[in-house]
Amino acid sequence: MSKERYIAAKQKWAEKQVAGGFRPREVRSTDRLPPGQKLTTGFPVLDLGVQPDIPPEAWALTLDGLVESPLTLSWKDFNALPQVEDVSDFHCVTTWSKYDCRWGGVAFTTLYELAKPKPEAAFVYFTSYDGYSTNVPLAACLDDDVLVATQFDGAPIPREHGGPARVIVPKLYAWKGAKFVKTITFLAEDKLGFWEVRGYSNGADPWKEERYA
Ligand SMILES: Nc1nc2c(c(=O)[nH]1)N[C@H]1C(S)=C(S)[C@@H](COP(=O)(O)O)O[C@H]1N2
Ligand SMILES: [Mo]
Repeated sequence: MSKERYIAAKQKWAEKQVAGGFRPREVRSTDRLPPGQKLTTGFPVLDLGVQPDIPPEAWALTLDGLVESPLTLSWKDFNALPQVEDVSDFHCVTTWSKYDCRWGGVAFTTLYELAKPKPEAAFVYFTSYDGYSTNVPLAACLDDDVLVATQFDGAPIPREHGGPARVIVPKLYAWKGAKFVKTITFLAEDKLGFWEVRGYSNGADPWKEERYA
């Protein structure tokens, strides 16, 4: 099941990266704004009141849990991985949405390949440098728009938006994307993250308005 999703996503990533870079998104239906959301052209900042200052040489990303090959990637290692770009819409549960966010970084599928999750891995738990955490089903992480981004609009992600690196899961409300990401843990059982234990819905599908549990 995961394997098929993974292969399909890899193929779609490859198609999107043709000609070695950014391709404008396809025009989508007028039905682009999920229910209860308002379009913003700005980019609000949401955090826990802390924006950790992580110099790239001090940054590392650890992949652990139920994997064949646990590993820690330095900033240099991470940037040496194949890089992708993708454009997606961003939906915050506090009712703002931002269209056409152009993210660059490493596809989740690439990290999956490196860590080699065991068959029993079905959930992913993200931990961040500011103490934040969030959880996403592995199948959802294998979509072809999920990445660990280091770039926004062709420039390094500013600290307030989660630099050096943040997770982007466009099909879910934005709290499911960990800014300042530090560790990606593969689990057999779901484990609720920071907001999920504080009443946010675990599903977090903006089209179903899964805001609060
Ligand atoms: N590490 C960390 N990641 C986080 C958060 C946070 O407080 N800390 N807030 C989440 C929430 S609620 C949202 S809406 C988005 C906001 O991203 P932005 O500040 O770039 O708009 O990041 C998510 N990821
Ligand atoms: Mo949010």
